[in-house]
Amino acid sequence: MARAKVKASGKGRKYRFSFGPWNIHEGADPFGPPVRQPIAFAKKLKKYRELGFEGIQFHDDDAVPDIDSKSPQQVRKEAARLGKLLANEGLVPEFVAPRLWESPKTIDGGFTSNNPAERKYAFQRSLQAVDIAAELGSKNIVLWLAREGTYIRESKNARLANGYILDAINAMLEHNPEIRVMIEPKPNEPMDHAYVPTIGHAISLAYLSVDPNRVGGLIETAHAKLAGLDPSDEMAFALFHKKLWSVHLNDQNGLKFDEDKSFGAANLREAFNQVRVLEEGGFGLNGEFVGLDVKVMRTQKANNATAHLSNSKRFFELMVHKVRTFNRKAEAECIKNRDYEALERLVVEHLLGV
Ligand code: GLO
Ligand code: MG
Repeated sequence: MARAKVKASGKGRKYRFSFGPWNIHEGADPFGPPVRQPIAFAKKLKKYRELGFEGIQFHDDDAVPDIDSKSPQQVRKEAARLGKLLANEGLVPEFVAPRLWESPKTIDGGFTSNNPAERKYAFQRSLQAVDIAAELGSKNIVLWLAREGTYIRESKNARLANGYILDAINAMLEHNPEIRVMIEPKPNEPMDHAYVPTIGHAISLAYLSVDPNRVGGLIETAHAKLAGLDPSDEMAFALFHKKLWSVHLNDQNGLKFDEDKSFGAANLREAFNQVRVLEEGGFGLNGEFVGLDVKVMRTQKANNATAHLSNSKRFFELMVHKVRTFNRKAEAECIKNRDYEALERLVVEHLLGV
């Protein structure tokens, strides 16, 4: 099949791409076991360059496995060793996310658990994630607030819960004057209702923090769609506030479980609009990564279980090309005449390549 030649960089802009090691996955889902052999972390690291990626997104325990069994000194030492390895390989640690949803101590949530001892654990583990980020050489913490929410409304005090989350963010900011916290909002899954479900909620917390300039957001396409929102509008809102510091591009086919499909695979026009907003809003010009959070299909054979990553990157680049070659003059004319039917045709024909 002929492939259009598309460069990652266009006029003046070179995008850098990242993903997390969990995006190379063995295929287990809630209904069935793994279908592919696990790939060792060191082998995954090699894949980054091969696939054209420079940035690595980390959970704290991706960087330091079995984190809870190690002393703070040991954790720092291992993180520093990994930081050196990454630098030698020309890889950049984009962020560290404390994985607060797998421990037996976070069954009822981390920061918002009803048990003060468990809240303390979440707090300390997040501060440790800040230390890990510093040792790795990253200034970014991502907070996906997985279990900060409820299965039944009456089980927690939502007003207090928001305060607990803010306290944790403030503690991280105070722990290290360089660190930035990016909130990754998601409205549900695993919880029925999660706290901080949209970027608007995240940014309002940012402004209340002890250093609003160091609290921003990471927007995931699928999460915005699960909230019934348009991902490009969510991104535009964060860009307007100068708080879009990363993205998790992927796709989602309607309101169901979080699918993490390849970027652009379900809805081309939404993908076009996300790239349009990112380009127009200068995303990437301050070193932000185009991050992916994508899952390969469970049906995929082991010999090509990274195709979702290269596909998503390619679809993004093709969309950049589409955005850059869109007929701006014709667009302006349609808008001037308030002829949005003509604009619709212009967009759809452009996407269809006619
Ligand atoms: C799940 C989230 C998850 C986070 C990752 C980084 O729905 O998207 O994949 O992005 O754990 O914190
Ligand atoms: Mg994500």
